[in-house]
Amino acid sequence: MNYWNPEIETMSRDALTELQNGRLKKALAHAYKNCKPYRAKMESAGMEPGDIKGIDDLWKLPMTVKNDLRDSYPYGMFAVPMKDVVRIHASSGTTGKQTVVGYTAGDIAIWGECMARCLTMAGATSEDIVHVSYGYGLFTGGLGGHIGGETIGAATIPASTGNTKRQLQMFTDFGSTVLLCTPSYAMHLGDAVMEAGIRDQIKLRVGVFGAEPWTEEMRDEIESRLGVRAHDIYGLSEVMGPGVSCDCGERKGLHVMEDHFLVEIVDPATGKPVPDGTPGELVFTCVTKEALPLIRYNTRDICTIDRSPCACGRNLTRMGKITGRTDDMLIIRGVNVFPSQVESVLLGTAGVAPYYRLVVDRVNNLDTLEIQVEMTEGLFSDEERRIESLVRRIEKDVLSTLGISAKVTMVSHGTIERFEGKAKRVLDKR
Ligand code: DLL
Repeated sequence: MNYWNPEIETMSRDALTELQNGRLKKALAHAYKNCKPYRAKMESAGMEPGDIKGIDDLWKLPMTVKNDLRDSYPYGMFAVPMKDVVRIHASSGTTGKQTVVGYTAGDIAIWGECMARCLTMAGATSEDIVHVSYGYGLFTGGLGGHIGGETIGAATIPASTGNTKRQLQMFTDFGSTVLLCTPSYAMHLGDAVMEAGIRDQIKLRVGVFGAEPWTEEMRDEIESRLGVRAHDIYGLSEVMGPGVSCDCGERKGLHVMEDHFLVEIVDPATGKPVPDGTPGELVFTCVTKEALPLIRYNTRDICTIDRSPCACGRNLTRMGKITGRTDDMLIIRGVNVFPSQVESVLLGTAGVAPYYRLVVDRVNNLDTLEIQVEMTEGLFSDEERRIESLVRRIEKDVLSTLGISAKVTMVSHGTIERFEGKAKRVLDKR
């Protein structure tokens, strides 16, 4: 059986609970002592760390949300001095400001351990050539995948995203055997491989794909195009990055690294835990994190959990595929996008009215984003040069705010639908 850490991965539920209880108490004491926003939250709930005796009391703690991180931008929730922080990553916030996360050397080591478990679960070994085509940068995919490849001792290629032709050349020349990227990029690479007629020249055998929702149908498509066995990997920057969970050979849910991340599912309306198997919002508590403690973080991702043992021998709880979100976050080419970010760009631009529509589509297996923007009343479509420069400016601002390119289309004043209730600003055709 392919375990990276058999002791933890097959630990009995009782032993795991004991480990979690001890770690939770320590994590709460650390957050309370060293992180003001947590102390304030607990005090206003009339609680202190001693009130929590173990994981059965978890539900009593106040939840944390993305806006808590935004409100303490950039480092207000860090619980260690900056001299102990060795890495910073960031992901999209709900407005212009990013969500900033930090890691100590210990946090990075745990990330390596979790990623090593995931890659091993998917069937990778030190014999493999691990090709990482997640973006390297503030996004956690690239460096997260990378540390996993290196930890298992595989030859790890920091290919990053883009330049598909060069990716194919690396497949054939470097002999990549394990591919890490978003499922949509895997589809695109698969198409490119078929088109180039090089399927028999590539040695890919395992794929570890995540960072965005994907279906079982897409899994089949990717497998047939690239000749890999495709695994689903989940994670988020706030909790760590990729490696929070991954599916094993059984592929009946993603095993959560529960010795580090406690998992709950709550009812979106009440915030109360729901019985196992019932869909709800996924909530994590990190019990070993040093730089950025995270207590009951509501991811807004919707899924179910299954605590029954798996045929692979692991006792780690499994989460189902993510079926949606309870907020309006979109994932476009693996990048998190909030409509409010686009709105803040538009509101800062003279000549456009505050009416817009985002049209998200998938063309040749790659996500596209079109932003339809209404011109102000005074601006007429015959002022071609002015409109052209407005479009360029918005495209540039959107690229720098969102980190992805979008096509901006100016439409006449009054043509975008007005709403009396909740505005529907997104048309997702994928
Ligand atoms: O997407 C980390 C990651 C990188 C995971 C590479 C897997 C592979 P963020 O940019 O912070 O982090 O986005 C986190 O992406 O809350 C989900 O909504 C979504 N997401 C991540 N993995 C999956 C997945 C990375 N396997 C947000 N299936 C999360 C569905 C996923 N959605």
